[in-house]
Amino acid sequence: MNKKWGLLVSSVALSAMLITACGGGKEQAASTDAAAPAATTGTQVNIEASNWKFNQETFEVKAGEEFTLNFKSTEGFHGIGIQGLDVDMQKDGSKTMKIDTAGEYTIFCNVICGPDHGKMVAKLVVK
Ligand SMILES: [Cu+2]
Repeated sequence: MNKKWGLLVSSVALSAMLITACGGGKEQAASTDAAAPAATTGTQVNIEASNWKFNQETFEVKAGEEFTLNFKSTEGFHGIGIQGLDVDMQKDGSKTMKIDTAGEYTIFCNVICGPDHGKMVAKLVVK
């Protein structure tokens, strides 16, 4: 009986510690680096747009595997669409998706953003 109570007490104490630690950590993270993205897992595809290009010419993912597409404009106002896929983001954001068919998909800017808007293309390669 004593052993059981001891275990209960220590597990309650442990939970309290974990909750405290967790809450504290969250606050600290928010105040030290507000720009840090939320905790993420799995494959991340980070597409950044500036005037008038994307951060990479080619982005690669695996067919049938879930990934998170993170889009951000670092300069000017841009968006992304991907030909043949249900992607239409006109501001910063994330989308979790999965593409079953291997191939090459054209990523383009879908916001009329300036003189070189037409040059804003990149490739999503699904292998
Ligand atoms: Cu554009």
